[in-house]
Amino acid sequence: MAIRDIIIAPDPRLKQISLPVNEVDDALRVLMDDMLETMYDAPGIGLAAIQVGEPKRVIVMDLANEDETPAPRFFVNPEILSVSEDLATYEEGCLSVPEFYEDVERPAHCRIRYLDYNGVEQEEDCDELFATCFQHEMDHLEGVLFIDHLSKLKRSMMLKKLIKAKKLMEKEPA
Ligand code: GNR
Ligand code: NI
Repeated sequence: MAIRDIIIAPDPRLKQISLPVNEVDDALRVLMDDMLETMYDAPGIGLAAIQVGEPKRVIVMDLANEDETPAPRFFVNPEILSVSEDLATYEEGCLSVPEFYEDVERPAHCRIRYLDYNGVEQEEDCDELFATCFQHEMDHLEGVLFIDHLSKLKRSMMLKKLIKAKKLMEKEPA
């Protein structure tokens, strides 16, 4: 497995619409394993393939607490079949928008369909953090970031700070 670089906003690559995967094969499992390792290293609870520059409809996730055994999950060609009318608010963050956290309101429950690590179709209901994180990752597949759910003022302030931080990094790499 390998840790890959996570793309930081603003970056046109993060705005791409990711393409469906044809087959869950060993090459795709290498990507999924790398994504998981990259996510654990960051650390984060979810990661979409486009965040490591691969415009594929692939998501990895692990919602287990630090004191629990790891529970990695893989979603290929994920779909949201339906969402609830009731909404839930979570303070979201994103590995592509480092150090910013803001409340985002989304449907509290959703029913999802996807192919798992072995290419087997699965369907299930999500709620709580699972529902929020899944919708956050589905947004990435459409080129959308959580900051796109905020006011234009907040978003432009954050992007300005991210650009400034990137310029500093160019001058004196971490
Ligand atoms: O690590 C992450 N935490 C998180 C918290 C609340 C809602 C969504 C997330 S996903 C984020 C990792 C990430 O950027 N995934 O795309
Ligand atoms: Ni994200």
